Amino acid sequence: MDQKQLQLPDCPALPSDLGPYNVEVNEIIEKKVIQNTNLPLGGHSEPENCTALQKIAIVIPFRNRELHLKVWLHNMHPFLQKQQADYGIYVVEQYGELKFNRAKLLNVGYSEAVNEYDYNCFIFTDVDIIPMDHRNLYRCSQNPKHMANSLDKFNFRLRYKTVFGGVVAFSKEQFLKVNGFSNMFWGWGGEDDELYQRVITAGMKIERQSQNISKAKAFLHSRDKGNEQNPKSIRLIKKAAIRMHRDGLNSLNYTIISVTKHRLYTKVTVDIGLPEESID
Ligand code: UDH
Ligand code: MN
Repeated sequence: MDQKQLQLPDCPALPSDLGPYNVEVNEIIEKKVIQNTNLPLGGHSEPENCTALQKIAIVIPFRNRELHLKVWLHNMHPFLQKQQADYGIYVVEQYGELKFNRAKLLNVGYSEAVNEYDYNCFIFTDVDIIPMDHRNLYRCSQNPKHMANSLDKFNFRLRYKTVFGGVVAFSKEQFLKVNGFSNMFWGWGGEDDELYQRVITAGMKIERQSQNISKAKAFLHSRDKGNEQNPKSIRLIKKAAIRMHRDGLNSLNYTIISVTKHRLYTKVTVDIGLPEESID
């Protein structure tokens, strides 16, 4: 424990003065530099006047979405600071041209973050989703939390009851209990539904905040090259329960290409290898 933690009182569970705000999405952002003095290298920040109750790693799967990332960072640093979060931002970039594997990148982000700092909460978020209300707490809860439950692009409704994509929050304990994500989802879709199955199999349930509070912007975009729909996902989801203890954090292997400390984030570029031969 350092000097500062000894002296400062705990931050309140719910900071005061939270409510709706306007997400900045205009083109100007591209040229704007975030004026933020409370940011040492790596995109790590903590409240000045109190000790945060959680240490939060925010993990973003990434490849070739520079503009979305700029807009996300521009909005999310002030957002997280308003919530008095102690947080670090990890952008995990898939190296190479192979099929995108969102879930494996998120496992890599967890592993790298946990080795770097004493994080006890992990928020896995797409680069193109930005909350519209400061009451949408980027925090962990008693159960894994689904946070992208009120997106503007779906008219602020859930597409189906068990949807678990976009933004989710897991305490370290909860994430270890499900052995992280599956590493076997190459291409778009299904890895989030599979994670939902893991949560249920592990005897947990998911939480959501009210849809009024969790309103968020999700940018419209076309499908990325290299992230075509995964034809194997339905078969994989069906066997989630039997695979979960051998496919995930405990079977994760990867090669770090680089770890770069930018001012607003830590970028981890990683070679995640080739798809496995068999699917289960
Ligand atoms: N991602 C990248 N690069 C890629 C692919 C995905 O960074 O090439 C990341 C990024 O963080 C993204 C997330 O993975 O937010 C999820 O991928 P997505 O945004 O493509 O997923 P979404 O469900 O896509 O939003 C729907 C496909 C678009 C179909 C459009 C038809 N109208
Ligand atoms: Mn998207």
